[in-house]
Amino acid sequence: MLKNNQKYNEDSIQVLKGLEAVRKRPGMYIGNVDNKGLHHLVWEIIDNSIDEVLAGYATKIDITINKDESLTVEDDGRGIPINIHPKTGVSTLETVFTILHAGGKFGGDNSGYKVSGGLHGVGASVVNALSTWLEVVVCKDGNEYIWKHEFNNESKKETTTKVKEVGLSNKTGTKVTFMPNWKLFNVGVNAFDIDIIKSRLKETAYLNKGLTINITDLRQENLNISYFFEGGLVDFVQDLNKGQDRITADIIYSEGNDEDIGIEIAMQYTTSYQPRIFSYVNNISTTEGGTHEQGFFDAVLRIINTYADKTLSIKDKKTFKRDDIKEGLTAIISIKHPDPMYDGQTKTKFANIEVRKIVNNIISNKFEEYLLENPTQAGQILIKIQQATKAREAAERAREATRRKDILGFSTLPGKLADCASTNRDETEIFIVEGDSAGGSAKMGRDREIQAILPLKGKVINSERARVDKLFNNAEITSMITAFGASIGEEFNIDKLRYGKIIIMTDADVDGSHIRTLLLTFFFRYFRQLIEEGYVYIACPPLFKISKGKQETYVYTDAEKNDFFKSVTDDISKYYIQRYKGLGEMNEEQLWETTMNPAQRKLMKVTIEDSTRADIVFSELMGDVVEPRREFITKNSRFANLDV
Ligand code: TSJ
Repeated sequence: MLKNNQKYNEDSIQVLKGLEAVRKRPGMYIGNVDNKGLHHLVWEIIDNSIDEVLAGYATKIDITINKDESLTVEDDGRGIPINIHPKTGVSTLETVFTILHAGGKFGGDNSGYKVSGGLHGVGASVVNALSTWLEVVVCKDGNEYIWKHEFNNESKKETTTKVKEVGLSNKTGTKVTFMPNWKLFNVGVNAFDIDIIKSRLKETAYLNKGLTINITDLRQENLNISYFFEGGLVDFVQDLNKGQDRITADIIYSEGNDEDIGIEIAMQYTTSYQPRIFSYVNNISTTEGGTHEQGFFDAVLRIINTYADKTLSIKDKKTFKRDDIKEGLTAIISIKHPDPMYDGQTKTKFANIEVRKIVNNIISNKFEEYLLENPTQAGQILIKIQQATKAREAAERAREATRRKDILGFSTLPGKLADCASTNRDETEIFIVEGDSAGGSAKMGRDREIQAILPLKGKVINSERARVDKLFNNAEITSMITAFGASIGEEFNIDKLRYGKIIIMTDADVDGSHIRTLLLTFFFRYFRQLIEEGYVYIACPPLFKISKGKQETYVYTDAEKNDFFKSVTDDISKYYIQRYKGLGEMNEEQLWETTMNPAQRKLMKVTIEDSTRADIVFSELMGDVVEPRREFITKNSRFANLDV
C-alpha cells in the first residue's frame, strides 16, 4: 500500500515535470510558437477525433471557436475511457492529458489507422501543457463525466480535478475545450484562423465520406459552416474540376482493401494543362508523393500505352511518358494504412513498398474497363495525351535554347538584364521589375556590386493556363530562367542559382498585384524549390511620402500613415502627402532609399505554409474561371496574406 502510494507520488511529480518541460521549450514539441504552432494544438486534438472516425465509431465532429477565444472539439465516438489505468494509477483520460506521448497507446486499442501519434502527433498532453485551462466532457456507459486541468501563469500552480461523474447521458462522445496559454505564443488577438481551419477540415470531410464536420466561430456573427460529402473523393474531384472542361463526363472511382490496407482513388481528365494530383495517407497529405502515387502512375501509364497500341494508327504510335499522362489529370489517391512509414525531406513521402502493387491493381481494372466501355471519351483522352507529348517535346527544344552556350562556354544572359558585379551568391540579389520605366530607375539607383535588375515588359503569361511549350517560348519567362542560371524542370540545379535573393518588385496597385500573382504562380509551378528554400522575396515600395519642408517620411501602409499623424504634435496642414501609385513615380534615389537599400528597405519572404492547399488555391485562382481570381486579387491587393 505504502509502496503504491509512493509510486503514485513519484509519478505525479514526473507528470508535472513533463508538462513543465513542454512549457519551457514549446518549440521542441510544436515547432514554433507562431500561428502555425498555435494551430498545431487544434490539429492535435482534432486528429484524435478523426482516429475515432477511422476506427468506425464517430460520424460527426464539431469545432467551435468560442467568444473568449478558447476552442472546443466534440465528437460522437465512444468517449475516452475513464477507467483507472494500471500503469499510472489515474484514469486513462487523465493519463492521456498529463503524460507526454501517452496518446493512443493508452486507449487499449492498438490496431486500426491512426492520424494522431503519426506524422505530427505530439499528444494531447502537449496541448494541455500549453493551455491555461483544459476541460474534457466524456459521455459513455449512460453517464456524463468531467475532468479539468488548470495552470496559473502567476503562481505557476497546477490544479487537476479527478474525473467526476456529473449526471446521466444517453449519448456517447468526447468534448475537449482548451484555452491556449497566450503568454507562451507569439500571436495577436483572434489568432485562431477560421479560413485555415475551414480549408483543412473541408479536405478531411472529402476524405471521409459520410463524416459531418461543423465549424462555428462565435467571435463573428455566429458564423457556421458544415461539411458533409456523401460521395467523398468523387465530390472532391468534382469540386476541383468545377469550371474546367472535362474530357471524361464521369469521374472514375475505385476502392478496395488488401489485408488491413484501404485504398480509394478518384480521377478525371480535363482540358487544362496542370495536373492536380493529391495523395493522402490516413488523412494526412503526402506532399512528396511516394509508393501509392507510383503505383497509381504505373497503372495509368501502362493502361494508356496498351490502349494506344491497340487503337492508334502506326504513324501516331508512340510510347508515352509519365509526364504526358499527367496533363489535365485530376486525381485523389487516399490510403488508410495501420503502420505507415515516411521518408523524404519533410517526411511526407509515403514509403511502404507493398502499397505500390496494391494501388496499381486497384486502379488498373477500373481504368481499363472505363476506356473499353467509353471509346469516345477514351479517344479524347488519347488526343489530349498526344497533344501533351508534342508540347513536351517542343518545350524540350525551347529549353535547349535557354541554355545555349556561347563560344566561351558561358550561357548567354538576356540582353535586358543589368547584372551585378559580384558572383558571391551570399550577397547578390536580382530584382524582377515591372515595366521599362521603373526598370530604368532601378538600374540607375541600384548598388551595382550586388544588385541585378531584370525589367519585364507588360503582363506576365499565366503559367496555370499555358502549356510548357508556350511558356518556354515566352521572352519574359526565358529571360528569367537564363538570368537565374539554375535551369528548370528535371535539369533544375539550385547550386547553379546565380543570386541569393530573387526579389519581385511591382507597383503597389491592383495591376502590380496581378503581375506579382502571375510571377508567384510561375515560381510555384516551375521553381517551387526556390520558394521552399527561401530565395523568393517581395519588395515593399512605400504607399505615401509625407513631407514638411525638407523633412520627408515614407510610410508603407494606411495604418502607418495614421500612426504618423497621431504622433505629430504640430499643425497637420503643414504636411504634404504624396500617394505613390507606381514605382515609376519615384526617382532613382527615392527608389533606392525606400525600396532597394538593404539597410532600410522592407522585404517579405514568400513561404508555403501548406503546399497541398496552396496548390488548390493556385488551381482555383489561376485556372479558367476569372471571378475567383479577381476577387482574390482585389481582396489581397495590398500585402496581406501574400505568404501563399
Ligand atoms: F485525445 C484527446 F484528448 F485529444 C481527444 C480524444 C480529443 C477529442 C476531441 C476526442 C478524443 C477521442 C478519443 N474521441 N474518441 C476517443 N476514443 C477513445 O479514446 C477510445 C474509446 C474507447 C476505446 C475502447 O477500446 O473501448 C478506445 C479508445 C481509443
